[in-house]
Amino acid sequence: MRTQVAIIGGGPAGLLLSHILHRSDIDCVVLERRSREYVLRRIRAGVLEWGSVEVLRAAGVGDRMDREGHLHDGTGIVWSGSRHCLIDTKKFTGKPMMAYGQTAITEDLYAARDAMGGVVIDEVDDVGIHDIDGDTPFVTFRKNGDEQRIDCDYVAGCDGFRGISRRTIPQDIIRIYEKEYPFGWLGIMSETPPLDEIVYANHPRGFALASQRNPMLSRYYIQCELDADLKDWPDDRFWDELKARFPTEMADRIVTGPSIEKSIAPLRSFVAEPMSYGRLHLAGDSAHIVPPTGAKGLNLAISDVHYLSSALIALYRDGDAKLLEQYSATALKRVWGAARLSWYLTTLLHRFPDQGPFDLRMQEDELEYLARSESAMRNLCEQYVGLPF
Ligand code: RFL
Ligand code: PHB
Repeated sequence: MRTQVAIIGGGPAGLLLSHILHRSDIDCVVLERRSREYVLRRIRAGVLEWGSVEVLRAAGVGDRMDREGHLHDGTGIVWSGSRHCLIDTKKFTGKPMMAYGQTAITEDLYAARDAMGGVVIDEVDDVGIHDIDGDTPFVTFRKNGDEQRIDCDYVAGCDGFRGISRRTIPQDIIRIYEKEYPFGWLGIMSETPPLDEIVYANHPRGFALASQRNPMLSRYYIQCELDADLKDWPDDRFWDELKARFPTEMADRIVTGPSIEKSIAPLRSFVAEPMSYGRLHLAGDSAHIVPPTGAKGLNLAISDVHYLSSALIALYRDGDAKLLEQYSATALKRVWGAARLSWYLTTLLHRFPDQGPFDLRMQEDELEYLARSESAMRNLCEQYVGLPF
């Protein structure tokens, strides 16, 4: 097989990249390790920045999002029992946020790929990237036991944090910046009406988050121990713990019901530099992970794809290689901004095992400052809404 761009990974980054490139007549093939059903069952992100909304619309995959997504002014924060403030991106930046699930975006992208006859080969094993530092790279993989090869001009590594693309970059070139947090998030999905607003809670028992997917689908998270086990968290225990972390008035409005999904995710910050090596370019979680506080992971995957697709289009259409040469540096500027915001909000909103009374006062005073000072809140909103592309 021969293609112009071989894309490893059929998550949101890989699917969106292939769709944008194909719409500009650039030939590409997506190789995905899992089955399509598995990819579509994964439940992850829920909040989109305005820049992401515009990228999805421009790629022709915004119709359902515009019909079914829920626009909101920003995200609330509650602490000390009754204190409350709103990260009001609408007021301070003029841009709202959009609640629309990653699962729905992935469905929309698969549907758009199918409608255009895009090539997505799923259930592939042993993907290998070769000769990436030369002019004639190729990718090998096995499908149904048969070894296959794709010759290409470029490889896009969109295979997430545990993928193989990043590991293809030599050890003496790649630099890794990493921080692990001493807790995880236990999340559930339930077919119950959500609260009107998306709210983060800072509470002595730990962080909690109320979010949503649609009028009959709620998403909630609580901070949990790193070694928490799902079997110790039956639904009743989850609901009791969740409600204990919100002010009574809010807890009373939470409608409980059976969970339809429950999972635990550890929290980590991770950035790999550079994001390009030879003819390999990384995009999304393959190059960086942020803790979900701040809702930046999927949005970064979308902004990477925006930069990478623009660069490849400039190269193939105009013969201009400048944007592609600058891709890693351009994308990393935005990545570090989001990494800093996610680290800041994680530090502000969670309980850490080694926190003393002084650290708790610092958190509380920072929250009071955000509630009191328009300039502090404007500053936070500017980052929460996403840096400009
Ligand atoms: P993905 O989604 O991990 O997709 C990578 C794909 O590559 C495949 N793959 C391979 N394919 C071929 N060969 C190999 N060797 C391969 N290895 C892996 C995988 O099967 C998979 O299909 O990465 P991508 O596309 O970069 O997308 C990134 C996002 O998924 C991620 O950043 C977000 O989900 C993060 N995130 C959030 N982001 C937001 O912007 N807003 C949010 O509200 C938000 N909430 C969240 C989140 C992530 C969470 N978890 C579970 C970590 C909430 C949670 C709980
Ligand atoms: C979600 O709805 O899954 C969600 C919302 C906000 C976050 C993280 C996740 O910061």
